[in-house]
Amino acid sequence: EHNYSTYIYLLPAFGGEEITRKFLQEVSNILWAYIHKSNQRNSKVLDFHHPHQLKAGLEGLNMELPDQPETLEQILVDCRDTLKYGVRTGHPRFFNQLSSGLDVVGLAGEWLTSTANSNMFTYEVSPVFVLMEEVLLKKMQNIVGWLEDEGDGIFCPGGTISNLYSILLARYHFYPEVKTRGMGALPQLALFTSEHSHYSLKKSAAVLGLGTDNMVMVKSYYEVIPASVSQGLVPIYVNATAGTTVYGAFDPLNDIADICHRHSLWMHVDAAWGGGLLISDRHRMKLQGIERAWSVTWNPHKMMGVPLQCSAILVKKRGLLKECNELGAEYLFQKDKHYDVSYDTGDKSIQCGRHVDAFKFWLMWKAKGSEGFEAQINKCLENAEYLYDQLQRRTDFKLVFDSKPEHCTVCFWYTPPSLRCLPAGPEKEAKLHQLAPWIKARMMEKGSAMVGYQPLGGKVNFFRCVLSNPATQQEDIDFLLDQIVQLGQY
Ligand code: ABU
Repeated sequence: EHNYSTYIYLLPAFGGEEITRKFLQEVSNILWAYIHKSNQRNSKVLDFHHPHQLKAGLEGLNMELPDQPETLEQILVDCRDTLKYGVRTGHPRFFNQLSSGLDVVGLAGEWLTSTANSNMFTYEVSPVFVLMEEVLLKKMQNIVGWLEDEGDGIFCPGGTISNLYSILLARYHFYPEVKTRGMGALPQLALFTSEHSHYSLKKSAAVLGLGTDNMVMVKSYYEVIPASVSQGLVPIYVNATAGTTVYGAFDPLNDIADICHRHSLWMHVDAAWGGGLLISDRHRMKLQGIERAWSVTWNPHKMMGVPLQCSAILVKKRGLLKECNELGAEYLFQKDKHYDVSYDTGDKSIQCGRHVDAFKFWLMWKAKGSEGFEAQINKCLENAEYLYDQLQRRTDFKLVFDSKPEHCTVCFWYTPPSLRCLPAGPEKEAKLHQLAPWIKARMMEKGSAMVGYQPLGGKVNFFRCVLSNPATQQEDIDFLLDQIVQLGQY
């Protein structure tokens, strides 16, 4: 029906309106078909192929880049195939990652953002988006519980970078000379984080030249901080986690805030995963004390279902981000512009060009209101409790922790009949360790569901089921358990 030629007939080509409209309509049809399928339980979560199979183009998706233009029809086929062999993270049976779901308003926001193709560094190119970012950051700071005259922040590429910002700011706060004189001008610093915190804390210590050895992983902060002083180190920073990556556990923020206060340390809360719970009256007490933090990482692309990526670093001390990162490139941040240049927020960032991550989030907030987000988050936690209840009832599954989940991750082992009769010991442990990857591989080949697994702290491989996907219903949780049982027989 459509006889498309190549891209050269698309706008801005003269007379390209109609072909452009048709092309985009076709793209939107492809997206709609994908969204529709993603929401159907009888469709696969993924159509798995090994890298060599996809690379070889066996399934028709030719990844090589041509010298000659492809036809627009082929471009549409490429779009279809790309989605066909990808993973449907919005499928109700996708339990694999903390970020999941397919929010239609968020998607519209992301599409609009790309259409605007704007850059967040200056007000002159992103007037509306810059103001929306400000509104969102203020709202998040209010929810954290900071005072009216406190609070700053920026959206940045993911929780790792947000955490990196927190260390960068802590170091600058105590030693502003680091910006010009570098690490050589500083004493040997010590930073602290709990054992189950995200690996980005250690990575940031490496990236910032502090050294991974100086990011001390603690079980208890009480003894380790004074011990580090006696070793000649200068403690400056403590990270507390609100929602650990695997267990979804919450550090006692008030206790940690007391310690930080006593030792005059920067307190950061990595609430990348747990931040969303602040919106829920039912669950926000898990983050009690977060208002005492000097900085907070919060990823709306996790618990709030905003399309990737959407991550904020919130900073209590206003102006610090700018002071720490400002270099004042004159080609971009001219001081003599005809508007209030405090809205040229780009120099707060360690990036130059910055993607508009705020708009889709703002649009979702408009569409749902705080109440809609709260309901969505509460439902995800109810799903986690449902899974916990099911696992408790069954003898073929064993919870990693017997207590009710604090967040939307539930960790467990499956023990098939062949292992149940084995006595506890290394042989059984070794077999159990192999089981989760084996089941997952079969599940991926089948495409029926996706769930993660890992070993942790001496525990052999166990499943981590994430329930942040708003599409998931209790029947999907039942299905997952049945699948594990079915695929785990050998
Ligand atoms: N940034 C942590 C994400 C981890 C996960 O989705 O499993």
